[in-house]
Amino acid sequence: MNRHRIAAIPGDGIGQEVIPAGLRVLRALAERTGAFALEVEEFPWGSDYYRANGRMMPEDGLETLKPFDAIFFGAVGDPALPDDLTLWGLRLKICQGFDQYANIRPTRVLPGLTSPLRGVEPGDIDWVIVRENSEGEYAGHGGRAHRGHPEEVATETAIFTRAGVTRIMRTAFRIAASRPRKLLTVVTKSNAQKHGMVFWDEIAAEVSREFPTVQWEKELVDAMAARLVRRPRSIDTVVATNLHADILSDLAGAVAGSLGVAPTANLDPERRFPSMFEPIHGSAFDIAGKGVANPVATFWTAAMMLDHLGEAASAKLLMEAVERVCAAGIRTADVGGNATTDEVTETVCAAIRGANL
Ligand code: GGG
Repeated sequence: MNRHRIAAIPGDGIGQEVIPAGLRVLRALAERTGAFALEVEEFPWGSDYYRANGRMMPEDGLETLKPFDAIFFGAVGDPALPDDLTLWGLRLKICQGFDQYANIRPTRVLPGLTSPLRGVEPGDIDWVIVRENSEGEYAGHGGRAHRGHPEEVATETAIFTRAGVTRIMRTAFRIAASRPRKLLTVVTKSNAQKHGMVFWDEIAAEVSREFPTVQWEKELVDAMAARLVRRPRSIDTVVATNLHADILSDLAGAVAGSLGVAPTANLDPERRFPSMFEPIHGSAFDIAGKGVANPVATFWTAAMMLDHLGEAASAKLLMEAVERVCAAGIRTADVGGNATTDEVTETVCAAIRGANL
């Protein structure tokens, strides 16, 4: 039996509800299949930790996380604290500290869910958005001067390195090549951003020569936003910068029915460091503590984590259980149901226990 060490960081808001739910289904799965065992250690890092300790995670937090096989993360963000402080103090510290440069964001309309797009049924959409996750607009490069004076100035410089763009492009082409349609859309804003984004297009053309089976095309990010809504079936794999892909993948989650069903993996494809798995949604303080958060994004995230850990059969079983439960109408309010987080979780656990192996 394979043993996997998991660092669980529920973080803020509904992260504290969906991560325990995710761990429950993972434990039910481990028990049912007997294929793997999880050794989970939980870390209480986040905004409450900040209030008590003056930082979002301990100074040696990355050293603490390094020996783990994966990180299972909830959400970060607290209405009482500046968003840049909480994001940079925890999520970005881990993503950038562990060079998790590939952020993989799949989108499907799950059975039983309804897309807000007219005529789009489950099965019509199957996208993977690849988000560059280490630089670009999130490089943290910039500053403020003349604070408090009329001439006050702020700069925020996007950084695109040849190494950074080439490696994310290779990841995206590799994913596109592994999928039936072998279609990749490279998203930029290279008409207006004539340095960094033209550089992206040039590197895409270079890397494409390594993947002759992949059909690729360029699209501007504004046109891509419209295309996600107007021609969703024309899309398969998408690669975009840190900021562009962040925005497009929120739109993708909405198109799939709710951000509450959108998963993501922050991967270090070279496996030098643990990769981190989290639902796309944030801390959602408006519903935190009410027991109504949708745990499906976290379950799908858990399936991505199992895949990464080499447990593909268990990942498939988990997704089948999740899809059966969604199809049966056991859904939270964000996707048109009235079930609680606990009810959805328990029903998925029951589906796992009853699954034919
Ligand atoms: N689980 C995802 C999460 O907590 N996201 C918080 C957030 O504000 N993310 C913005 C970003 O990473 O770009």
